[in-house]
Amino acid sequence: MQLDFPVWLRIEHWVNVLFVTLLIRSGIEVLATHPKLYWRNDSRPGTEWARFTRLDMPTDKLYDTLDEEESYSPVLSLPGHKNLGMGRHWHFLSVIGWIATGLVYYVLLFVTGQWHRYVPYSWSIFPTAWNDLLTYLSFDLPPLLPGQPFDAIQKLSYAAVIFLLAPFQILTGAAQSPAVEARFPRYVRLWGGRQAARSLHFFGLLAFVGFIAVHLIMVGLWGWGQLNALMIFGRVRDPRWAIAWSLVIVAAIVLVHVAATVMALKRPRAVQRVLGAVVTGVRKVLLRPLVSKQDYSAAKLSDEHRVNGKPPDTDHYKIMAAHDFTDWTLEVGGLVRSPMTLSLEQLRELGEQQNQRVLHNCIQGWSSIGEWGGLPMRDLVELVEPLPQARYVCLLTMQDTGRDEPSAPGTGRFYEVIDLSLAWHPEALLAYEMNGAPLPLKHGAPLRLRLETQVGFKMAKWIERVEFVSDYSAIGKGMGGWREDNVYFDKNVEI
Ligand SMILES: Nc1nc2c(c(=O)[nH]1)N[C@H]1C(S)=C(S)[C@@H](COP(=O)(O)O)O[C@H]1N2
Ligand SMILES: [Mo]
Repeated sequence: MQLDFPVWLRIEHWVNVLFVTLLIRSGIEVLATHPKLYWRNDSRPGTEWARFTRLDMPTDKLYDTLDEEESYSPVLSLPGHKNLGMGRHWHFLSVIGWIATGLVYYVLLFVTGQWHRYVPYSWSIFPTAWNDLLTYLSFDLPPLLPGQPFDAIQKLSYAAVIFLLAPFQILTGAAQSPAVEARFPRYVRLWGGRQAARSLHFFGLLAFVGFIAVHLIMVGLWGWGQLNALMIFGRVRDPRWAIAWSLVIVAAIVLVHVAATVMALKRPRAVQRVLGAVVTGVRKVLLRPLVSKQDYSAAKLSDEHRVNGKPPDTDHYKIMAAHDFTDWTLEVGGLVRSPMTLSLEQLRELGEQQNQRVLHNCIQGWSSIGEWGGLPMRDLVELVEPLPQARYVCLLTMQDTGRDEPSAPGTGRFYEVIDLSLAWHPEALLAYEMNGAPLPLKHGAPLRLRLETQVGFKMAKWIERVEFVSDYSAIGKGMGGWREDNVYFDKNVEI
C-alpha cells in the first residue's frame, strides 16, 4: 500500500500552513478596519448583516468610516491595534506566496500522479463517505480507501479545499480589487456585487478555519505522531520523533507570526518599504494596465454615499463655502510649461464636463455608487503641458488633519501623489459635481479627485493645489501621500 507522501508534497503542506495562517490573521486585520458585512454595494449604515464591533456611531454629527474602525488583539489579527496598512502588506505578500505555492502544487499533483488521491473520480465515493460519517458518529474510525492514505470523507474534503475553496477565495478576493471592478464590472456582478464578494470571502475564511479545526481534531484522533511521521518523514516512524518534530515545525511557524507581528508594530516603515516593493511589483504587472470601463445606471446610484475624512474646519473655508466657492482658486504649477490659477468658474469652462457613474471603493472595505462630474485630468494636463521631467502629480488639500481629524494617527496637510500616467486614464476626473449637484462639503467641495482603478484614499478631497513633480521624497514624509506617510498604506493601490 502506497501510504507515503513525496517530499515536495510534505514541504508544500507546511509552507501552505504558514501562508494560510498568515492570510487568516492579516485578513482579520483587514476586516477590523470596517468590521461590518453587507450584501449591497452601497454599504448603507444599518444594512450590515453581520458586525464585529460594539462601537455605535453618533446620529447628531458627521462621522466617517475612520471612526468605525476596531482595534483587535495581535493574537487574533496581524498585527492588531488598527494597522490596516500593515495587515494589507502581510495579506498581499502572503497571497503572492500562497498562490505561487498553490501553482507549484497543482502542477506537481498532476505531473506525479498524486492527483488520484485528491480528485474523486468515482461516484461511489459519496455512499462510502456517508458510511464513514456514520462510523465517525458512532465514535469509530472508518476504513481507508483501498490503496489510498485517506478515507472517503477525507478525500472529499481535501478535494473541496484544494479545488473549490482555494480558487473561491482567490476569485472573491480579486472581485474586491477596484481595478478589476473598474475594468470588469460584470465579473463583480457575477458574485452579486462588491459587498457580496466581500461577504463571500468572509465565508471562505470561516470555511478555512472550520477545515483547519476539524483537520487538527482528526489528526489527533487518528494518531498525531503517526500521521505527522507521514507528513514530516514521508513514512511510518517512531511516533515520539514525529511528535517532537511536529512541535518544532509548529514553533517555527508561530515564530514567523510573532516576528511578522512585532516587525509590523515596531518597524512599520521598514515593512512598508520591503513588502510594499514586492507587492507593488506584482500589482503593477497584473493590475496597473487595467482601465476603468464603468458606467452604472442611474437607478444603481446609492441614496447615501459613505464618507471618509472631515472637511476643513476654518472660517476661511466656511466663508468660501457660503459664497459657493466664488473666492476659491486652484493653483496648478510645478514642472509645467504653463502654470495657472483657476477659479471654479474658469475650471468649469475649461473643457467639456465629463460625468461618470462609478463604484467607490474605500480601502477599509465599504463601497458606494455615485455620479461624479468634472474636468478630465488629461484635459488639464494637456493645458498646462508638463515638462519631460514631470512624473507625478501631487494634490494638496485644504484639510489639516491635526486640526480637522484629531483622532487621526498623524498631523499636517492631507495630500496625495499619483503617477502622471494615471492622470491620462479616461475616468481620472477633477470632480466639482456629485449626483448632478455641486459637490457637497463632506465629499470634497469645491474640488476632489476621482481615480476609478484605485482605492478611495488616493482621491484627495478639498483640493487647492495641483503640483507636477519629478520626485515626491521631499513631500511630507516622502512616501507619496498622507496615508502612505502616516498609516503605511501602499502608494499603488489597485487592490
Ligand atoms: N482631503 C482628504 N481627502 C480624502 C480623505 C481625507 O481624509 N482627506 N479620505 C479619502 C478616503 S480614505 C476615501 S475612502 C475617500 C472618500 O470619499 P467620499 O467621502 O466622497 O466617499 O476620500 C478620500 N479623500
Ligand atoms: Mo478610504
